[in-house]
Amino acid sequence: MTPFPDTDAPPGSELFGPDPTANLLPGDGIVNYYGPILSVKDADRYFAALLADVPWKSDEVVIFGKRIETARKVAWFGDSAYGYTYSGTTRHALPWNAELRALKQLIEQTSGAIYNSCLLNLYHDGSEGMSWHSDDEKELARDAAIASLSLGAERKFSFKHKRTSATTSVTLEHGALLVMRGTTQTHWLHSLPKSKKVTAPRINLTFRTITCL
Ligand SMILES: O=C(O)CCC(=O)C(=O)O
Repeated sequence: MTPFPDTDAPPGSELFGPDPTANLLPGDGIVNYYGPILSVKDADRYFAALLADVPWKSDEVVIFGKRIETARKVAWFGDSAYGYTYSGTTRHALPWNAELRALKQLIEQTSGAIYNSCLLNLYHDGSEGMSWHSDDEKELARDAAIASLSLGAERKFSFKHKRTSATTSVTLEHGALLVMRGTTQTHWLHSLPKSKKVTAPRINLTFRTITCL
């Protein structure tokens, strides 16, 4: 499938969007929220294509020493078959498909950073989320930007400071980009809270940089 061209009103053409240069955090890291960077039509089409084409698999997490398969599905793509270990399991990256290659290019241009891999998460509805964590695995380049693209249902995304427990949240819209930069992973946890109000699915893509090659 070929990447989707811009087919309708350019995103950001609304009068007042979020300011992507503003920092959502009070300090100890930088989080920029760009709002939608895709038109609704393109975001819908990327959502449908990724839902159909990606080889989604359950994730594994360890809770109180027990290995549990998640209802949330994941997939991992990259420039090479990088190994990435978390919760005691090593995953190997799949080669980019056409949609992901196009999204990677757009996100690199928009965020001003380069990425070599992408973790995808599929949440079927608000009963699935992600608990507090940092993206600080040893395979990830320290302090490198992590770019998160949201497709599908709007979800709340929260940050909690590791020392002060200060929190802040943002609503991630369909087609929206959020970028975590600098020391964010060192000082802040993030989570995608579960919500009974969310009945529709969502796909999240986090573009990252793997270093230990
Ligand atoms: O789905 C999201 O927006 C959060 C994903 C996330 O926290 C992660 O991939 O580390």
